[in-house]
Amino acid sequence: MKLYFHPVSTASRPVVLFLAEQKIAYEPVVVDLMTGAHLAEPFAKLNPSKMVPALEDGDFVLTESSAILKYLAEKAGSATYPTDLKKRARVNERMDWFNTNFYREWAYHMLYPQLFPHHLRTPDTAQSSTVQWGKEKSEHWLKIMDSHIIGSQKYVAGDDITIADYFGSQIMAAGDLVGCVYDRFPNVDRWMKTMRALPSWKTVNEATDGFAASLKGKPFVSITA
Ligand SMILES: N[C@@H](CCC(=O)N[C@@H](CS)C(=O)NCC(=O)O)C(=O)O
Repeated sequence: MKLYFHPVSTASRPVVLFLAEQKIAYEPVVVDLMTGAHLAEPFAKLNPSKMVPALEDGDFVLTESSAILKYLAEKAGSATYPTDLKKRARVNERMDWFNTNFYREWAYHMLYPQLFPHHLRTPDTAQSSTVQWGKEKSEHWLKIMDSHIIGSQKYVAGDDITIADYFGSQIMAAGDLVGCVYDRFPNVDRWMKTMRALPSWKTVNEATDGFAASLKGKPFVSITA
């Protein structure tokens, strides 16, 4: 089984973290987004959307981080994707919440336009209004995450860790790049500390942490205390 990924990719890290935590053997294949390897053959043929991650399991190719996590957890019979109908529905709901509500405004509006030249909006007024929109909407979602998605639970779908936690926490970790802190969202803060304490977290996030260190001190718009 091969996983095509990039170590700083937000969509790749949930899968890499899951595989590491569950001790599932696979062949890692780095697709260098920095040199455009994802835009060229052979990867572009494997995933015509030209994005990582992609999983190759024999002759079966699967893209989309959320679908990959579900496939891997189901294949491994992992308790992190419960078989109980309602528990599984809750995990799916949380993953969809992160993927379609939170990620869009968090990453594509607030974070990426500040971090990656190909996401920069022109003119300057479009850039600043996009980032400001992203910050305001992200704060709105963080409030809901704090009070409803996590609340008094240990994890996002209850008191047991699920693939929704691997997924959501790594999307959240992209905020480290612009120095986000979660003091105003104590349940989010507590959950992120729990996830950051996972045995494989540090290794999986090493490249992202290095990238964050190289950006430290830059005047980013972020989530502040
Ligand atoms: N919906 C996809 C998104 C994948 C995605 O956005 N991948 C990014 C890296 S985090 C990528 O490959 N970007 C390439 C580019 O922007 O050219 C998933 O969840 O797998």
